[in-house]
Amino acid sequence: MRSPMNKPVLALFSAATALFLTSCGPTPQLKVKEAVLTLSPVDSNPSSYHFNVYGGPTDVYLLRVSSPSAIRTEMHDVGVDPKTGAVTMKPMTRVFIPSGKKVEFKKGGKHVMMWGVNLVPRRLGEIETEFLFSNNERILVKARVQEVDGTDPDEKKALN
Ligand SMILES: [Cu+2]
Repeated sequence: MRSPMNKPVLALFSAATALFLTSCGPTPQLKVKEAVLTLSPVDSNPSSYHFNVYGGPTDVYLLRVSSPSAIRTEMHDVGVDPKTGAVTMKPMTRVFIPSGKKVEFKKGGKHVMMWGVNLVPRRLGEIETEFLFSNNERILVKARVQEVDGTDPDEKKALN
């Protein structure tokens, strides 16, 4: 049997939703795009992972980027030592992703380093990665894998 309470609650909810949509335009979706993993020319050195994170309806933090095909990952930021002028990298435990804004992880800036990228993504030319956010959202991203010169991984070329 239907409770007579259901209808007003539902109506209130949809009115609130409609108000939200009309006042803010399309709701921004938290997403990750333009993801590319660049392999290090030296296999024992870490590969660098670049992408753009697009903020969703609320502010969140990116807490971790991981991959079943990598042994270890770290989020890094790049800075310049004011005394020596040397470029340094420092690990970040979280990165703020403002609602509706784009945060770039790009060459010369924020990036993710990946150690021990195994043969699977090297042969496929793509890697599965997972992004974990502070709102508990997990986003799975399949990224292109390339050599430093932008071509397919050597292991994939060898298969063709
Ligand atoms: Cu780094």
